[in-house]
Amino acid sequence: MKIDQNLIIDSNNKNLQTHQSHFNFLADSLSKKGKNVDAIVSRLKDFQVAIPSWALGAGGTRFGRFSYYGEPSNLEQKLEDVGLIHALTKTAGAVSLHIPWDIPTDYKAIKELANDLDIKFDAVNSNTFQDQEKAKESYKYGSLSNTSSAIREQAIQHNIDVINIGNQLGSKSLTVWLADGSCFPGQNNFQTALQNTENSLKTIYKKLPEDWNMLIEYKPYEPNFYSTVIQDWGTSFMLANACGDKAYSLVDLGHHLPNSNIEQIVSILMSKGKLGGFHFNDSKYGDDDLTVGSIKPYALFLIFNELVYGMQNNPQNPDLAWMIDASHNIKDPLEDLIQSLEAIQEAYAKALLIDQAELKAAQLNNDVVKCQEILQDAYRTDVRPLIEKARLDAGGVVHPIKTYRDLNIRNTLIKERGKNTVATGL
Ligand code: LRH
Ligand code: MN
Repeated sequence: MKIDQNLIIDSNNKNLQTHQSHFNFLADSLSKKGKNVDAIVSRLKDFQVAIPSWALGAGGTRFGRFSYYGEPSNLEQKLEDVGLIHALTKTAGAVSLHIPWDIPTDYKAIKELANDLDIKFDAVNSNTFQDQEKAKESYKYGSLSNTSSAIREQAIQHNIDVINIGNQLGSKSLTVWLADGSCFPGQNNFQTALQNTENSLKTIYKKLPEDWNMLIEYKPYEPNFYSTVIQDWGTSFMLANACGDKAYSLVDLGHHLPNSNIEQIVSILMSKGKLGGFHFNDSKYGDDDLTVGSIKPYALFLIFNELVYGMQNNPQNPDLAWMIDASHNIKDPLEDLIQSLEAIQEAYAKALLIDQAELKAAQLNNDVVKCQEILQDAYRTDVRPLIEKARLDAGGVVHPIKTYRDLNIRNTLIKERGKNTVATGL
């Protein structure tokens, strides 16, 4: 399914007048505050977030999974769904594949389809947290950290295979997340597990093409519930340093213990030039993989404040990989992803309103109240007209969710694909 551009234009014509008056009002008040509205709108227009290929169907938990029907049943249909989101939002111009869930059968065709949909291939993800049917070795007790060299070899080879798949698609980075760890005290020798992991990552790192990055994702627990080898940012940072200049830490917002100060972690990693990218989502308790900004929107804003500061002051840090990592247990996956994109753009736009120099001056002056006034003036600004303008300028729609529903896209997908298709992924 592709959305006819005329339907996009029709949908916008209904909302253009309201948008225009909101935009003019906001642009006028922001210009009076010395904000460069055009610059902010073009930053938002250029801002592209990768959609996780494993989150285009209904997610689920061990307690159940409720399909949303019309799910994509192959990689082509997954790219079409990313294409639908991108046609409406113009900020989803990339997809992050997960191997082996999304191994292309026809690389030429897949690249042509992606090109036609104006979608790039962002980081490719390896998977050594599940056993594959014909696999010789099991990852039950770990992969890159496993006490068995044969099992570590198999996991290393898988990551090298993932690099080769990504290389054929034009991807430029490998994301490594390890479930490796233990469920009970005494089960693992922590030092052996860490050293095995470091040696294994170094072996994979040597196979990275010159212009590739390795993104090392950390997580405190699940599926192991006593220890995880790469449990926190410090361990990921240490391993990235041990590997080399092309290795970085990946921050998944859901991979932090309650009340962690993620914005501080982001600032530390950027100051050391070791922040590689994000898996955006939100959570109330654990790795809930909920819609971005649905639980802690202010925390997301504070993270983007550190990102904007870092992008202005840390040339040592590379361009970041912006990716969503969510799972949709009760929402339409496409609507959920559209809402996540909106929340990410909103946090970024609000952070771009912060005068970093003014904030730095108030900080140096220990004017604590003024610091908060500067942050919250930006946070309390309704920036949606700026995001709408960025979408319109890029050929998208003013209100993606409304248009998605007005065009009856889910039912059209169900007609095309039926009710029994199940998307690979989580
Ligand atoms: C682990 C994780 C990781 C992916 C998986 C789908 O919780 O965040 O990024 O490999 O989800
Ligand atoms: Mn993740």
